[in-house]
Amino acid sequence: MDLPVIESSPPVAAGCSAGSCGSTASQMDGLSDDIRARVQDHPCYSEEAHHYFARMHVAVAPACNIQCHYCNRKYDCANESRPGVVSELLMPDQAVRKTLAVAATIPQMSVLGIAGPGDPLANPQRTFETFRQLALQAPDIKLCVSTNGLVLPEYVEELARYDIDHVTITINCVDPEVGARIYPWIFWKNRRVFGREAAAILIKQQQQGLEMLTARGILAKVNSVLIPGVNDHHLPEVSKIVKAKGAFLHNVMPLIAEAEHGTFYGVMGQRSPKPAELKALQDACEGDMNMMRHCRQCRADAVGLLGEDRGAEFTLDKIEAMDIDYEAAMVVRAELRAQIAADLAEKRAQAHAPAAPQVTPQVIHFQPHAAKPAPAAGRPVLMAVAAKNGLVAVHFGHAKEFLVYEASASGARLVGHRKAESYCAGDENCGDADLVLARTIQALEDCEVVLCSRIGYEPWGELEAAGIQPNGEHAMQPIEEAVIAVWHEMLVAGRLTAGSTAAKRA
Ligand code: CLF
Ligand code: SF4
Repeated sequence: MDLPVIESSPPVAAGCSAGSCGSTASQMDGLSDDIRARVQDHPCYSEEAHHYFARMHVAVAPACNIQCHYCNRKYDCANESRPGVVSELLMPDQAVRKTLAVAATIPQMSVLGIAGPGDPLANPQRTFETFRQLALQAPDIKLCVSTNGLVLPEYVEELARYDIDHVTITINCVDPEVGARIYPWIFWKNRRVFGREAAAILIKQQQQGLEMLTARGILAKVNSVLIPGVNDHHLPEVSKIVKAKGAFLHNVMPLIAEAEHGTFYGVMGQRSPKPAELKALQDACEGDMNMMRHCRQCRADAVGLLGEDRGAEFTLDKIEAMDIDYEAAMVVRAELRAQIAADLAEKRAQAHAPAAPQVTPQVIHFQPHAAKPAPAAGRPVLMAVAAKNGLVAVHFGHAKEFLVYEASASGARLVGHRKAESYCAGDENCGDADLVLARTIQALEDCEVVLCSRIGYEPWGELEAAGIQPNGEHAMQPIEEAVIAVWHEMLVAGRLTAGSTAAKRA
């Protein structure tokens, strides 16, 4: 049975199909049955799940008890969101009604998170009232929270009471000297504490909170913001320490710092990391620690699949006009979940079937359903994919996001994503096309190949001139199959020999 296609509107690159990510199988393979069951429908905790399941956030938490140099409260919490004002702050009753409306409309919505725009645990009444009502009214929705950790230890028991099984702590450092360059102050025991002392308290609370979550059996994910020159060399140590204390997943995200956001870092000209720097750091942290590579730095009021935002469909006035039959929706939701679980189990079983015949560089027998290619010499290659629903399905000029895969002799694995602007708007915006195309090419500068369903003559030439090979030969193929096929084509053409750097500029 084919997996259901998740409707996304507006069209976005919505991820890839089951088993299409090389890292997916390995991430899920190493898990106990218990953990697998707990993450299999959480789009952030499982890369596999993010192809099928959606999340939503409700913005019920306006205040914060610390100040991060990358945050301006006018914007969403940078811990868990991309900059952009929250459209509507909600009271708990409104948040519950919105959640029920989304769950009835998008049956794939499996997780409700509270992630801002301030800190959920600095707004405990609003946060826990929302969780309390949802635990009663929508027991099939997983509840999730993201916090800076300052007051986490005092709320671990309450989180457990509402069966909140997934908690994210943003931990940017374990050294107060580093922390003093990230956090100017915290609000602690009715007074403002500054500098190194503030960072030391925050770090202690975060570490204690993590240990308590682990002891309580709650799955903890750690988010870290990569700030070049501040904590870049420090994050591998952070990763080791949080793993030792029981963190299940580490998500290193790039700093977003723009002067127009009015943040300290933005105004002071602190630069954001380049994609290659982010990948190098994620690779450095990856050992036996699970690294999250599919985070989209969501808004604090995001709705839908990761990478898409359907929030505009669920404004308070629109929800008021909706007729919500949640009991009926729960039946549909349960059926869909069972279908997805069965199909994923079948695909995993196929992936573990006996290996396909050996593939040699001389004779390529492409195996459409092989999880991994046979070992062969050849260096890894980064490829950007304009994708939708797991397929190479988007016209280059319409892509708003590219998934980035690393192809090698060991297979294809998702290593990140790049935002883009659709340069081919088909209207008066075409006057900006050259600028938008240049920005897209810059975003993909470390990739050697771009796979898309179609591409025009002009962008083809511009990409080639920039050392990026466009490829429209694999339209509508599953992503990983296409990526592996292109890698083999490059191997056969002698473009992957040791010392070759392909057509890339330095
Ligand atoms: Fe939201 Fe965070 Fe829960 Fe996910 S987001 S509270 S764990 S349901 Fe996910 Fe968004 Fe990345 Fe956060 S993609 S920013 S990691
Ligand atoms: Fe902003 Fe979140 Fe930091 Fe608070 S914890 S200052 S809301 S980024």
